Amino acid sequence: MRTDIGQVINLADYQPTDFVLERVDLTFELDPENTKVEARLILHRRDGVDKKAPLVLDGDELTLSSLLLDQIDIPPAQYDATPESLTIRDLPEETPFEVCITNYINPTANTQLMGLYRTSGLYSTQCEAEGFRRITYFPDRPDVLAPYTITIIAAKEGNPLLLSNGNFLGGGNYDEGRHFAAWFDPHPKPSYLFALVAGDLGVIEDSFTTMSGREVALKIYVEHGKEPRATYAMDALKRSMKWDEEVFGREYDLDIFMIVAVSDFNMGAMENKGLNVFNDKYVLADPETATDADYANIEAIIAHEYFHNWTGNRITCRDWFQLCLKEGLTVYRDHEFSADQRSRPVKRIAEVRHLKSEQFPEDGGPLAHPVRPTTYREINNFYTTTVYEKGSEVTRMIATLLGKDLFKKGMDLYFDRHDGQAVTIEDFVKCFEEASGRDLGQFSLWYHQAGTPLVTASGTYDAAAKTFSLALEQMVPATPGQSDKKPMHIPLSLALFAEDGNAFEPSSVTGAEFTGGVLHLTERTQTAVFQGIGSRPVVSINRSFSAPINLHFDQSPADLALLARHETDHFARWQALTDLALPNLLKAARDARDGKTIASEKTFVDTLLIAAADESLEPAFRAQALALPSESDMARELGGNNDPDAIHAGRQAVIKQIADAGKDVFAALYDAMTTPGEFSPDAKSAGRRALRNTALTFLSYAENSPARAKAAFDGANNMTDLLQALTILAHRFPDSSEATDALASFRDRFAENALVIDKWFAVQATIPGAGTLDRVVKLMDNPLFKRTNPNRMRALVGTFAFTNPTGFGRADGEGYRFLAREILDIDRRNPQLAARILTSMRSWRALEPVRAEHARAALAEIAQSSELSTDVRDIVERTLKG
Ligand code: B3K
Ligand code: ZN
Repeated sequence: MRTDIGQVINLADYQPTDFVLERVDLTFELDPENTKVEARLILHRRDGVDKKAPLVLDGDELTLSSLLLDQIDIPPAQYDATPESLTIRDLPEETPFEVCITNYINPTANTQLMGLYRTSGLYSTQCEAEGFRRITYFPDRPDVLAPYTITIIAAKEGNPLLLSNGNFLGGGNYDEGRHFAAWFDPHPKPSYLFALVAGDLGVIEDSFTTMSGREVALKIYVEHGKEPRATYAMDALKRSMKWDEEVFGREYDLDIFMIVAVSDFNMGAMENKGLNVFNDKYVLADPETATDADYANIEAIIAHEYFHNWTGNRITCRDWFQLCLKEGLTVYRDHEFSADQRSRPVKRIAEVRHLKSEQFPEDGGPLAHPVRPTTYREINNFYTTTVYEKGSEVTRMIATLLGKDLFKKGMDLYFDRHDGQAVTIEDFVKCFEEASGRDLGQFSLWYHQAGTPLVTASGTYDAAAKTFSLALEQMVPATPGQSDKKPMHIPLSLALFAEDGNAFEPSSVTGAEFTGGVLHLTERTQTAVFQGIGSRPVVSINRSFSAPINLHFDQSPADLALLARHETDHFARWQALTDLALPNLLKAARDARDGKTIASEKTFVDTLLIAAADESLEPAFRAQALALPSESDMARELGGNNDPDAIHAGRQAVIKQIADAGKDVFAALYDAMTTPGEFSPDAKSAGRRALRNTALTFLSYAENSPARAKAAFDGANNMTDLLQALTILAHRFPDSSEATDALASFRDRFAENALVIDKWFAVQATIPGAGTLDRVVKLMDNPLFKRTNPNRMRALVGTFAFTNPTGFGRADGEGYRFLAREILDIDRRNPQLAARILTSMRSWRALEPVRAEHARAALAEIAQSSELSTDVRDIVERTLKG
C-alpha cells in the first residue's frame, strides 16, 4: 500500500512546529515480522501557539495499536489515526505532557530499506530523510531536536548485538531467551539521525584520544570473518578524527563511535549520531579484493560521515531545502581531507572530472535545480550531485573569496553560534559576512540560481601601452522554472605567463577587483585591464577550477602547450591538456559520423606524450592527463544531436593514434612504473599503478593484441591490476578466448565475494556496443545476481545505463525499453533505487532524433503506469517535461 501521497512542499510555507519536543524514550521489542515499538514523547505547546491547536504527527504505512496521554488511555474521539498521520486534540495548554504511542511494524517486509528493516538476519535502520515515520508516529522533520533514550529487547539467539545512538547505559537478561540494552544520546538530534542495529556481527576495536584528552572507543562491525578487511577503514577513521581537530578544531563528543557495515543499503553511508551505518562496499578492503579507487572511496566516505558529526549533527538543517548546508559543506570538508592526505592537484582533477561528468549534465538538463531548491515532491530525489558537489564548490568559493584565515574565522563563528541548532543557508552565509566584512549578497545567487554559468573570455595585448585587456562575459542558462538569471559573483583565479613560462606580476589592474590572484567577475560584461605586462601574455583562467563554470576562451594549441608545460598550478596544466584534447575528440566524432578520415593535431599528441614521459610530474597526474575526456564529456560538449556510436568511434580513433605515436613511451612506462615490495594502498603507489595500467591500455591499442593484458591478468597480485587487465580484455577483445577465460576465472575465484562480483558485473555491463544488452539481460539470470540487493542492481543495471552510451543507447531503442521494464519492476520493491537509476535518462533530449524518440517513448511508458511511487513519478515527469 502506498501511503506517501507526494504533495508539493514549498520553502515559502515553512512554519515551526506548534509543539516543542523535550525528550524521547523508545522501546523496541524486536521480532522479524512483528516488532513492537513504544514511543514516549514529552512535549509542550510552543509560546504563542493557539491553545486549541492539535498535535499532528507524521506516519508512513503505520497502524496505531494504543495511545496514552500522561499514562491514561485517550478516548477515540480525541484523536484520528491514519497510516500517514496521528492527530491528537485537547492537549494541555501550558504544562508539558507525555504521549505514549504503541505500534507494530514488519522489518522483514520492508523492501524499501527505509525505516527499520531486516535483511540477511540483521536489523538495521535508515531514517534520512523521512524514514523515522515508518517506525513510529513522530514530528519527523529536522528542526525537532531532542535527547533520546533507547531500549532494545530481542532474542539473544541471533542478536548478541543491540546497538543504538549515544553512550551505552547498560543491559542484561530480560525474560525467557531475551536480553536488552539501553542507550542514551545526550545531544539533541532530529529523528533522521536515529539508528538501531541488532544482530550477530564481528568487530574490530581501537581507541582515539581527543585533543582534550578524552578516550573514545572505536568499533567497526562487519560480518563474521570479514574483520581483517575493516582495518583500513579504522585507520581512515582515526586520521579523520585527528584532521578535524587540527584543521577545523572539532572534537568528538561521545564515549564511543561505531560503524556498522551492511550489505543491503540504498546509498553509500549514513551519519547517524555515534552509530554510522555503511554500505559494506565503503568499509571492506584488502589488496586481493579492493582497487585503489575503493581505498580512496573508503577513506573519503569514512571521513565524510565522521565530519557530519559537526556539520550536520551538532548543527543541522532547519528543513530539507537546506540540505546543502550539511551535504555541500561536508563534501567540501572531505575533499580537503583527501587533498591533505593525498596529492592536492590530483584530487582536484578527480573532483572536477566528477563534477563535470555528473553535475554539469544534471544542471544542463531537465532535472536541473538550485543548490538550495525552493520546492520538492520527494525529498529523496534531491540528494543530487548539485546539492552535494556543486554545494561543495559553493563552499570552496567562499573560502577562495575570503582567504584561508577569514574562512576559518567564519567557520568558527558558525560552530560557536549555531551549535545545537537547526539552521538555514542564510545563517551560514551570515557568519562569513560578519567574519570578513564582505557583502555576500550577490554571491548567494550560487545557492538560488540553477544552471552552469558560461563565461566567455577574449584577450587583447597592447604592446605600446604594455597592457593586457581581458573582456569577460557571463551568461547563466535558463533552467526548469527559472528563465531569467541575474549576473553572478564569479571568483576566477587567474595568472598571466610570458613565453618563457615565467609569470607576470601586473603593476595594477583596473576594471575588476583583482586580489590574491583572484579576479572578481560581478557584471554581465566586464573588462579587466592588466598594466605593466612586458610582452603578449598567455592567460590561465579559472586555475584550480576556482568557479564551477563553463569557460569559452579560444587559445591556440601553442598557448595551451605552454600552459601544459609551465603552469605552476598543476590542475591548470591538466586543464590545458584537456583543452588541447577536446577539439580533437569532437572533430573526430564529427568525422566519424560523416565517414571521414580521423587525424589529430600534432601539437596535441606531442604535448600529451611529453607530459606522459615527464618524470618531474607525479605518476597519478600523468595518468589523469592520459585519461582523455570520456564519451559523456564529449556528448556534453557537443551539446545536441548526439550519436553515441560516432562519439565512440571518434574517441577510439584518437586513442589509437596516440597509442601508435607513443608506443615506445608507453612500453617504457609499463616497465618503469612497477611497485616492488609488498602492496601498499598509499596514494603514491596507487599513482604508479594508475600510470602503468594506463600505459597497458594504450599498448593494447598499439599492439592490437590481448597478449600483454592476458599476461598482466595472470601476473596481477592486487585487485587494481587484475581488474584493469580484465577490463582491457573484455572491452577491447570481447570475443577472444582470453577475455572469455579471464571472465570465467575471475568469476570462479571470487564467486563468494559479492563486492568483487559487482566488479565482474560492471566490467561486462560496460563492454561497448549494441550486443551488450543481451549480455546484461542474461547476467540478470545469473545465480550470482540478486534483484533485491541495491549494490548488485547498481553494478549491472545502473552501470549499464549510466556509463555505456553505445550499449544502453543503441540505435534501435532496445536499451531504453529494457530500462523502462526494469524501473517498473524495481519500483515495486524499492522506489528510491528505481528513481536513482532512472536519472540515467536525464540527457535524452541531447540525442539525435531517432534515439531521442525511442528514449521519450520509454519514459512515456513508465509515466503511464498507475502504480508508480512518488519517487519515480517525480523523476519521470520532470525528465519528460524539462
Ligand atoms: N546523509 C546521507 C544520505 C541520506 C540519503 C537519504 N536519501 C549520507 C551522506 O550524505 O552522508
Ligand atoms: Zn553527507
